[in-house]
Amino acid sequence: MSFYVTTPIYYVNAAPHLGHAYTTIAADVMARHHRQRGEEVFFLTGTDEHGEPVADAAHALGIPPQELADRNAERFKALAPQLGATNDFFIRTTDPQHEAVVQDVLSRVRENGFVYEGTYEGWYCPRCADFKADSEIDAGNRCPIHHIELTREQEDNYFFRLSAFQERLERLYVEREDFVAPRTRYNEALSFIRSGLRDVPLTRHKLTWGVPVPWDAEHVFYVWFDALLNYYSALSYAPAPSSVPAGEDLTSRLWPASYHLIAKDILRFHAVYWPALLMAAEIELPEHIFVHGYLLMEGEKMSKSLGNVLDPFAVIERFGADALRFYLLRDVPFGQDGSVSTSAFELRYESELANELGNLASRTIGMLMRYREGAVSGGELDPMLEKDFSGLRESVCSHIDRAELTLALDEIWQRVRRLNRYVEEQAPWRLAKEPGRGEDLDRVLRTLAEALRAVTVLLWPYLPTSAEKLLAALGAPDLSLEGAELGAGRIARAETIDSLFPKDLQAAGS
Ligand code: ME8
Repeated sequence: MSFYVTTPIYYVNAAPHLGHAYTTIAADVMARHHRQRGEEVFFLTGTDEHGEPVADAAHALGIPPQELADRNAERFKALAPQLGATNDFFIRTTDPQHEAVVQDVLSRVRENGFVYEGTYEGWYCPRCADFKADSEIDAGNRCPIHHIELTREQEDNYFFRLSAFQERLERLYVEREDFVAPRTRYNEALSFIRSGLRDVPLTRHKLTWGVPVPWDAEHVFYVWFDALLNYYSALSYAPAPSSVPAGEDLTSRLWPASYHLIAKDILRFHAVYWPALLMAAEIELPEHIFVHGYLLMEGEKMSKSLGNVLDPFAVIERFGADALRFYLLRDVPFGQDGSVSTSAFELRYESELANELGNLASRTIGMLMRYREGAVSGGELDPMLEKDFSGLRESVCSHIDRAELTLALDEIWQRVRRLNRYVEEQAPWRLAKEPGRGEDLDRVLRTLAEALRAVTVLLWPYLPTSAEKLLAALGAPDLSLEGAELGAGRIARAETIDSLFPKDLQAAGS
């Protein structure tokens, strides 16, 4: 089995913000989960470096686009490990190997008869790098996303014959209802297709910052076609991840991609242009596109150009990457828009990470130390708790198979809460005082330790650092998903650990 997940490649016109961190974190949760299943996993992220968004920003700063790209690509590259993201490769669209694949694939599209010369006239948003239909613009000829005034473009271009794929795309959506999710986005993409597809520019004449068109030196490729192809080109030159035997061809091993994660701002490019382009080039289509919502601050989409940016680096420094990962996937249902705020963040941190999971861990290990010097006895587990945990692993897997990351986390979290209730119900401190209840105490403690271990294995994709610490303290570092089932005898001895989520955030390093 292989699993290939991607994030959008981010524009290097400014520094990364929380919105970018969000998609990268989500993709990482999926990648880690599939590695736990023992699959061959490839997780790709990177930067989109051509086109007006970058050329204009560089111009405003008075520096060459390549210099701006180099500067900001480094910041995006540095963001991934700070988030705890385990991407297997970081692609930059200025990589010469990527450019060669773009030229090769788009030449094939032309040879296949889907490219012709024409003149484009219409509205264009240089921030979106998007040609906008009259029906897609706000009053005053403004971009509905960036609120800037659109430019009226007239340009001789080579066109991509998108209209030729009208029927095939409609059929794709009918035959593969899970091609785009959630359903609202599927409907949106399908109704865009059904409204009638118009051909789109494949090249730009006015711009020089792009991949040169091999058959006409005066043109560069339109940035979106260059950018979309990153998902395919990366496999032709990325080093093999450790799960794939060295020397294997990654494209034949991993293509088509399992999941493209995106936000709704770039739905049309991914859900309409991208499959059409792949059809034109005779390349297999990706399996799924999952469209998450926007992180909103005071009701507006957070973005570089609007300026209302919450800095993920600062958040991580204060709370740690695990807490950020948890908060974003717990508080904002994955697939829907959601507001983010420091106060909501602190509430989740304190009430759930510190009071629920942190306390469960410290109570469980504390009681094992206090009553049994850390030793976990062998023997049966409490059947009542076994019942409450049965089916958990399967349910988490099936949610994650559908990119329902918040629902999966909720299933897991219900068990964290169940374990806290179990402690209250069983009151091990009372059993410890009652003569003749030693065996009962042993059973409660080993059930608690074992269930905590299983839940922690499932939490690892969301909270990798804390989960690894906790599993190490339980003397059970195995992360494979098989270990997410309750089983007797997996833990022999526990060791004390420092508080996983200190409440005094000053002490956490602010
Ligand atoms: O669009 N909420 O790059 P980009 C949630 N280069 N996610 C957000 C977000 C927010 N407020 N803001 C950004 C581009 N994102 C193109 C993509 S792909 C072939 C080319 C995330 O830097 C989300 O994933 O504008 C969104 O789709 C992406 O960043 C846009 O990043």
